[in-house]
Amino acid sequence: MTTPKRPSSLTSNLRNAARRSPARPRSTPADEMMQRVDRMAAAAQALAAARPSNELKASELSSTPRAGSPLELPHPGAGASTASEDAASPKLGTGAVVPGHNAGNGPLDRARVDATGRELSTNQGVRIGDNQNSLKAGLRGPSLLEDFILREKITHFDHERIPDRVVHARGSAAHGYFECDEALPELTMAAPFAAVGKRTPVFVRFSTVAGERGSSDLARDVRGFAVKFYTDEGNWDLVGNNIPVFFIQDAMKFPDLVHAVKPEPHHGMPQAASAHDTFWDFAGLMPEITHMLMWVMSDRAIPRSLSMMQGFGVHTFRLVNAEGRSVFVKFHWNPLAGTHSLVWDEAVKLSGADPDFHRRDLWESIEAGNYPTWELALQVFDEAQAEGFSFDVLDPTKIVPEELVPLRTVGRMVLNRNPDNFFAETEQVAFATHHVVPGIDFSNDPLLQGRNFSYLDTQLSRLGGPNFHELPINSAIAPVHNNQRDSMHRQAIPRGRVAYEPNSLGGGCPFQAGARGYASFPARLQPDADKLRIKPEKFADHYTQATLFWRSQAAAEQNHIVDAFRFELTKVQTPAVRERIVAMLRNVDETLARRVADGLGIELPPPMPRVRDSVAAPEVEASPALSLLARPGRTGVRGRKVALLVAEGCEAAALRSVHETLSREGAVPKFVGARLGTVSSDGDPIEVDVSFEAAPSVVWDAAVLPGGVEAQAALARLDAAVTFVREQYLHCKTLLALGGANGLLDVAVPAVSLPDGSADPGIVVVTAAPGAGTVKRFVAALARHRHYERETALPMR
Ligand code: HDE
Repeated sequence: MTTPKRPSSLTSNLRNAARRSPARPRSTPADEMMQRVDRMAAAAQALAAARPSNELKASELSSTPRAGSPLELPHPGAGASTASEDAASPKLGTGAVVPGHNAGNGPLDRARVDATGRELSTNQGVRIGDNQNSLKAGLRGPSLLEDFILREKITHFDHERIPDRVVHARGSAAHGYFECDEALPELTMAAPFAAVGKRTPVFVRFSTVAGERGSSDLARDVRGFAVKFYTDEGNWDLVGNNIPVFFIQDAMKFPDLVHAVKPEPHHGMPQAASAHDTFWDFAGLMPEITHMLMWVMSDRAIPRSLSMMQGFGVHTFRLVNAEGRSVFVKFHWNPLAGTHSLVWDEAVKLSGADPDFHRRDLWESIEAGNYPTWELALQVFDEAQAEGFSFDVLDPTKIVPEELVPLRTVGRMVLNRNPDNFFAETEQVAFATHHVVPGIDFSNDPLLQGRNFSYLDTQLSRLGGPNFHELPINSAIAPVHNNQRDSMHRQAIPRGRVAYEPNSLGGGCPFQAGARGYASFPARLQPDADKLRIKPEKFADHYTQATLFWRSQAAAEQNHIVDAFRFELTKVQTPAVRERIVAMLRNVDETLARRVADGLGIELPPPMPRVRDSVAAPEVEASPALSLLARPGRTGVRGRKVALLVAEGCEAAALRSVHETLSREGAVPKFVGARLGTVSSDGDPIEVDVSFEAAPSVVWDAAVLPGGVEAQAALARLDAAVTFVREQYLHCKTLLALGGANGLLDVAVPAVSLPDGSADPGIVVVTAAPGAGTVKRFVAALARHRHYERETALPMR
């Protein structure tokens, strides 16, 4: 691989260029603005020049990704969206933010609202004078549509609800922290286990599974135990239950299970209970459920308190350390308060006396400073041990008995703060099993794999779109920077013009993290297939087939390609971006590159470094099938639009005969004139279908010029008609000139033959009345669609 120029020195040269002040000092505000715009353009040039090619491309052939690197911005304004960004106001803020800062990642304070001592306002910040009465037409009159205050209030109210969670709809949550008691670098890179004493903020939501949002806490049910760790390496969600096994073994059966346990669809009963026919019908047909039934029929399913139940990750997960070694793990939360349950009679009575019993208990104990606490314990085992077990560790209906793999307690979780707002936090929190951080990975448990799909999908409908990660309760405290953009309710306002990677115009940022980024553990999935992100080697030949395409084009098609590159790149404002593309084209074809460079008025830059110096020799050098001209089609002139030009005195008979033939062949002929109405022509008036202004030349595939000296002269004097015919000619379309020496043709068309004296195949001139042979020639020429000989032989461009 050829080594590209060192970006850094180039950057600094161009940085100086970017800083150079313009020759003439400017002073007015408009001048200053121009200066800023110039500086931004110079910075774009500096950045684009500093990255003449994508140096990371070659690393795609290896499973070890290389890290990208940022280009040093010539000045902070170089990353701005607008030259006016430092025109500040209380709303706009104070200008460029601290580089690399994302204000969305931070304490919840940025979203917390406090109305103490404040007046009522609308959502637009307008003070509300009267919050008691709607605006009416007179004392006892009807309400007015004009009352935007009433309408805003009622509309917002009407939309207050979001869909319930499909399962786990009833839940209660609290904030807290996880504190590491044993650092685990030999087992995992996961941030919460990095050092003894390290605290990671958490938000934990407990739930029942079957009941709706307003159902009783006391149902006999599994309890959800979902923990969101806001780690400094990103969010990690451990979305578990208070029972270590599950009902089914494969994600495919989850909708069936849930439909069986939910209220029966015909009458909507019973609420939050598995004690009904459909659940037990399903259970009896699914023997894998038996182990789970033991647990849910036990007292575990009626806990005394949320803080008195265990939590389990259920599935086998993986821990991965910094050297890339992995072990299997099962997660256990063990409550310091012990594991205690209600008796069924209590549960039944509490359902009536206080259906919020668990929610209240959690809230009150935290308010009282009696913080629910759990120890996190791990069962760690390797693949060899797993092989030796009598059960499969990928089967979520199985535990790993503590006698086989003892628990290792590694930290504590303390819930010490109730949410400010149930909806904003407990209801909008979005857990997902695929929210993992470096050091945590998945096993192939088919239930877990299915969950990894489901949790993102469910948030899209529940929280209304893909920006749910920006809701304060869901947003990471680790920096979040990517090129995902837009969609419903977007909060972030990304600075700059660049939303793609790789880029140079945004200083190459955000860039891929390489080894510092999340890497899936390359588990062996099949005898010869590891799980990895990589490209096969032959993907690295980026040019051979581009050359094949170029070589397979006809001369006119090559001209058009050159013209298209020239047009597009002329519009590009940054010279270094133009040069980079020409450098790329040098790897396709030297002539192509030179012609494009000529068109742009630049020297040929050095060819772009190739990812691989040698690639396999291609089987073919040119493939005629790649030319558009290789497929003239089999439907002749069917559907082709032909303009028959008319004016006073034109020879109607000839025109009508051509019209008839074209119609018979399936073409669409129309009479086109200076204006609508009729034109008289040897006693046979012709009705004009459309005028030149309404259907200019580009609308038509071909044109027929009329016979008749008077008509030809009239059209030759008419600018619209001359332009029409000239454009037909320049666009290489077919022309049929009736009536011999055609005055219009002479004026509009430079030559009816090609420079070598041969006839232009796209121009058919008829002296006498057009015979069948002439019209046939015209139809055949029209079927070719265009006559590029004209373009390549004549200096038309
Ligand atoms: Fe869930 N589960 N689940 N689940 N689950 C949801 O996600 C799903 C499973 C669990 O407090 C949903 O955001 C599928 C096992 C908890 O917000 C949904 C499958 C375990 C919570 C979903 C499972 C769980 C959910 C509903 C089988 C224990 C509540 C709303 C492949 C280890 C999280 C939502 C909270 C929530 C799907 C199986 C626990 C629909 C498809 C096994 C604690 O995405």
